[in-house]
Amino acid sequence: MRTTTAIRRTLLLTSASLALGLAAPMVSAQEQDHGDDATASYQPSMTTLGELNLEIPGRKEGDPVMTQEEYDIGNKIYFERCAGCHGVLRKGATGKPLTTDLTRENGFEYLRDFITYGSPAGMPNWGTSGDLSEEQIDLMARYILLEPASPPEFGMAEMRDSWQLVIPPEDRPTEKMNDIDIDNLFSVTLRDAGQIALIDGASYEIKAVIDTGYAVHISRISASGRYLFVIGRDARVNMIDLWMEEPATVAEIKVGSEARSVETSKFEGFEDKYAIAGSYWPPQYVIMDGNTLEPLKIKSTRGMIYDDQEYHPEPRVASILGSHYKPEFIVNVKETGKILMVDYSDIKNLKVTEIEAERFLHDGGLDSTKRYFLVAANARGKVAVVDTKDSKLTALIETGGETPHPGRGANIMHPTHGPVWVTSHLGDETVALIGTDPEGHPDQAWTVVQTLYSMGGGSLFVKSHPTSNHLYVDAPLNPDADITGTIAVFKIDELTQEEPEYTVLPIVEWAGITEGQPRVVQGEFNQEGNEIWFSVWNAKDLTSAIVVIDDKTLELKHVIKDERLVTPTGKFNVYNTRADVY
Ligand code: DHE
Repeated sequence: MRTTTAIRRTLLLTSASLALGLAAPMVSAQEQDHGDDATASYQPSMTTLGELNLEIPGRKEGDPVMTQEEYDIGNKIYFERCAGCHGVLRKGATGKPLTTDLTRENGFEYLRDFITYGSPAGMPNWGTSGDLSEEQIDLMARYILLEPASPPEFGMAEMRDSWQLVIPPEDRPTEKMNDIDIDNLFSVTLRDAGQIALIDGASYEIKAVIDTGYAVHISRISASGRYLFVIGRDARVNMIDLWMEEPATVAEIKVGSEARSVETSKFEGFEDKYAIAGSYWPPQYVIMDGNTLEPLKIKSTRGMIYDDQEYHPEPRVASILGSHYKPEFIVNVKETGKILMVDYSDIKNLKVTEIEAERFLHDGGLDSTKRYFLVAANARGKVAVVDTKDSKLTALIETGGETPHPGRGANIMHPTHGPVWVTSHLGDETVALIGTDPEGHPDQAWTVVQTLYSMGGGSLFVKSHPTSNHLYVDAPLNPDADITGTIAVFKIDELTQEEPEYTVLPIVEWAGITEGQPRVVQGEFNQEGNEIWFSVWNAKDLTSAIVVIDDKTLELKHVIKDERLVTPTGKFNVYNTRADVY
């Protein structure tokens, strides 16, 4: 462990994210300079769409020659590397459109050279970097001269077809059949294995490893703590019953082709009643029965962008959160910049309050009172605040850093500014502390009250706990292995200093892993709040680990290593996740 005075540095991130298999997007010459920073490199990779067999759309006169086989390869490359920025239908998302009226104006040779050499304005040099071969570039230049393929819709018929009620509610246990301390259980994403591991928070024993969707993404818990919901990038949702002797999937469904978010109803009287999942493709969300995953109501998110009121054909659903103040789901729609408060008290007569926020909403969490929801409009450098009591926008705050990425954020009691919510940034080393107490600290509410300087850019998650004096900041996407292998920790009672120092915890070193370039990602506290767990995320065929830190002393407490722990990333403590403690 060493203590460091913060150094202000901004680091480029492309190489780091490519190493992680995160897609670098194609960017047009007119695009703002974002090709080599975190905003560009941390874009969705629509990998599962790339696996679909889509036919070449009706040919137009002058279309380049392309076989179906070549078109399939083009789709795969496009969906994995380009669609995150330019949209599935190529109508633009954070990147510019690549529709045929534009690409045809430029022509084959221009496109081929552009893909090969990139541009100072931000287009990656796919050819000269060796990422794509000459043949692949030739193919991609022809591919984008053709009309885009439209992946299929996924409506009620497809959902019901995919729905499996493995164990109906009447055949499930009526009481807990195991001796697991469920509230202190961790659901751990085993990303590249398409599984989750359930790990006991006290003994560190792996209680079960359960198959889930492809490149599994997040876990959320029902309000009672009994059911665990897990979503894969292939939009497969698994519902796991933690009361069974050996916890297992009791229901599963596919809600689309590409998805990232799942959540459950938390409001009093609706505990365990509903689940909701949002998808990137098709752009929609579905409300399901919380006991069976039966799909009940599908709502499209296609519609007008909040500010210019132009139609967007594929606004993706990013984070979803269950309100504690009302029977509402808070659904964040990326491209239209709208926060939807979906009232689930009467889903036959569904009421949706549409809040104008900001484009490119991504991830967020609640303040310490659970009344306010703060979500990053990451590509706009802002955080939107919603009052979940009134279902209204409270504020839009510039964080001052590049590309805020809070995860669910961290709530701490600042020694001078009172309750604050924290986000770090992908694009630089800054950590923004936002006042969240309009009653007790009205002057500080909804403003950045302090900026901390952490180890470097490439941070994804911050974490603290109501009983902790520490704020933990990771940096898994930083290109420097010395930084990605460590965690910065600020002491909350020292935040009165002008430039607070942080302590560096050498997590990878403590894990005793010397092979590969593992990244330390996403801290998660145990229920008591006296330990924080970090994933040491290595390549699929190399050893990974989970490192447990004593929160009081910041010393190593335990290392969990097991051959079943393949690419561990997110960890979700049952109690903290269901009660929104972070
Ligand atoms: Fe995530 C949350 C989307 C890449 C780990 N991620 C989220 C959420 C969204 C999202 C919308 C919020 C869900 C919610 O709260 O309902 N993530 C995306 C992407 O689009 C992106 C950038 C690229 C992609 O193609 O998927 C992406 N995410 C990653 C990773 O590479 C990470 C680091 C490793 C992994 O497991 O894939 C990763 N994302 C996470 C984690 C959370 C998450 C651990 C939940 C954090 C929490 O504390 O709740």
